[in-house]
Amino acid sequence: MMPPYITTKRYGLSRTLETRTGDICYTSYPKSGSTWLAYILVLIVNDGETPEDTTLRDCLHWVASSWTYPRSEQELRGLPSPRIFKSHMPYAMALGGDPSRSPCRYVYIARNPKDVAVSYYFFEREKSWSGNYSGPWEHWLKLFTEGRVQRGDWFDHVLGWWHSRSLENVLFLKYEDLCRDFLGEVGKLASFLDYSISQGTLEKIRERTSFGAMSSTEFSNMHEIQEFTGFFREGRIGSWKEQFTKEQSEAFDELCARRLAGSGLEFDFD
Ligand code: PPS
Repeated sequence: MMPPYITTKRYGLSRTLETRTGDICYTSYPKSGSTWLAYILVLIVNDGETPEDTTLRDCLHWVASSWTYPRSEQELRGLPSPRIFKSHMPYAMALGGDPSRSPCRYVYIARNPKDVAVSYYFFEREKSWSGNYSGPWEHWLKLFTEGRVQRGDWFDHVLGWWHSRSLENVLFLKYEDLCRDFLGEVGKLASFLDYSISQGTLEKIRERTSFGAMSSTEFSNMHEIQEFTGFFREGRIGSWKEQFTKEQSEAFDELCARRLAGSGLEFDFD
C-alpha cells in the first residue's frame, strides 16, 4: 500500500533508473530517522559543510515520488555524482532494480517498531496530501500491526533489508545506535561510502544534525513543505511509552518475538 504521490509512472522510473558508481540510496520504513540520515549523508559528501542557497530536500532525489522535486529521467541522468537518492521501498522494490546487481550503495535505517508506530500515527494525522487519517490511536495500532498502513508490513520491510545486509553495497543501520554512538555509526557509514573524514568533521556533523539544530535551521527544518510542522516531534528513543497502554505493549512484544524469531534482529526500546 503506497501513498498517493507514489505513482506507477514514477515508481517505474525508479526501478529502471540506471545507477552508477558513487550513487547512494538511503532507504527506510517511514518514520525511522531517514531525514536525519539524509542530512548526515549530505554532510559526509560535502566534507561537513552545508550546501548554500538550497535546502535538504533539494539535495535529495526521491525518484518514486511525484510530489517533492520530481525530476525527469534526463535531469536525473545529468546530475553530478554523488547522487543521493531517497526511498522508502522494501528490498524487492528498491531503486535501480535488484540491489545485488547495482553499483549503487544502499543505506537502510531501521528503528524500533513501537516508536515507529507512534511517530507514524502523529505524522499521518490530517495530512491533505496523504491519507487524511483521523482515527484513534487504537485503530491506527491495529492497522499498523496488520500491515495495513502505507508501505505495508513493518516486519516484512525491515526483514527484507536485514536479510540482504551481507551484500557489500548494503549497510544496515539502526536509529537507536545512531542515538547512542553517533560518532561510531557515522564513522562506519563514511567508511562504507569510501569517504575519509576527520574527527573535526565528524564533530561538525554531530552538531549540525542534532535534533535541535535540524529542527531550527532553515536548510533542514522543511518548512517549505505544506503541513509539515510537527515533523520534528520527539526525536528520541522510547516516546512510545506515553502512547501504548500496558496491554498494547505486551501484545506488541509478543508480535515482535514471533515475527523476528530466528532472524537475529533486535531493537532497543528504552
Ligand atoms: S519520514 O517522514 O518517513 O521521512 O520520517 P523520518 O525522517 O524517517 O523519521 C522521522 C522521525 O525521526 C526523528 N528525527 C530525529 N531524531 C533524532 N535526531 C534528529 N536529528 C532527527 N531528525 C528527525 C523525527 O523527530 C521523527 O521521530 P519522532 O519520534 O516522531 O520525533
